[in-house]
Amino acid sequence: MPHQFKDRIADYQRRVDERLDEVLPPASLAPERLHDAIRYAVFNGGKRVRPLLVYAAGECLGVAPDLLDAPAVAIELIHAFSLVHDDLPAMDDDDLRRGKPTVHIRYDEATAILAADALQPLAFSVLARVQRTSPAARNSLVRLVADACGSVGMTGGQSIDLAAEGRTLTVAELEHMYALKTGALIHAAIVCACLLREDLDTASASALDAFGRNIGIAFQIKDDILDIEGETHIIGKPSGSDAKLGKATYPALFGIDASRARCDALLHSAMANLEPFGDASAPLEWLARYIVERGE
Ligand code: GRG
Repeated sequence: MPHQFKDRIADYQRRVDERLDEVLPPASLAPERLHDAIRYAVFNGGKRVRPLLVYAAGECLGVAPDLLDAPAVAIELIHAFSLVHDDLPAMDDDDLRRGKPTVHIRYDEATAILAADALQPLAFSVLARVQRTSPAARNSLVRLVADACGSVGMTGGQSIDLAAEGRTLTVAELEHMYALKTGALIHAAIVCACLLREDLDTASASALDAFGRNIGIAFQIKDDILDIEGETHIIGKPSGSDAKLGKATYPALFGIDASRARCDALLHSAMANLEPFGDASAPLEWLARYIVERGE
């Protein structure tokens, strides 16, 4: 096994892609167009950051990758589902995602809605099949992911985001929206390993909980910065789309310098959260830096 986490990334990405391929119905199965759209939504070039966080948290806590496959897959399925919905005409109305036509453009709006509808329950079906763990841990995993994607998580955050278009928010209001819309699923990716290490002490669980919250908000602020500064061929969508929609974002409300400073401060806090783990947290440290420094 390569010594440095960055040299294990391609293996983990391949690993999660193989597991995703196993759980997704083949495109040859009826209804073929729906299954084709579902596969397109999942296999159109995502970075797999959330599964990488699941495996990195597992490395930190000594949880074996085969126990983490199901949560890694489930969280990526939820993520894919959220992107399909996010791009719909009723939401952000985007034509391009990961440099390719969005699902409703490539297929049609009804197929995109149905593809997303099918991805969400599949995620919970995968979690329900987690093997070699206690029923209590399995229930906790299901609840963690359900809460992260419901009205007190991603869906709630998206609702606040849509309502905030053209409005001014305070820093606290904006960060609350980010914690729900983007942070909840990133946080859940990290906490999965904690739930599977059933003898984990409270201090370690709290430290990873705080790490997940810090890095989740940083992820969205960096996404905002990239929306302004990133080039289309790198970010996979037209730059400046947030401004066009009048989105309430960190750079729009507080400026690019304040956004960078906040991202750095969150990274700093996230690194401090990892201190008790010593060398074991090197993979999470690497990913935290990647989240804040990507595209630079
Ligand atoms: C999914 C429960 C549920 C409801 C839908 C549409 C919606 C509610 C929520 C949208 C949440 C959303 C799209 C947040 C943005 C998160 C974000 C920054 C996504 C980009 O993530 P990357 O960079 O993407 O990891 P890749 O393409 O690499 O996978």
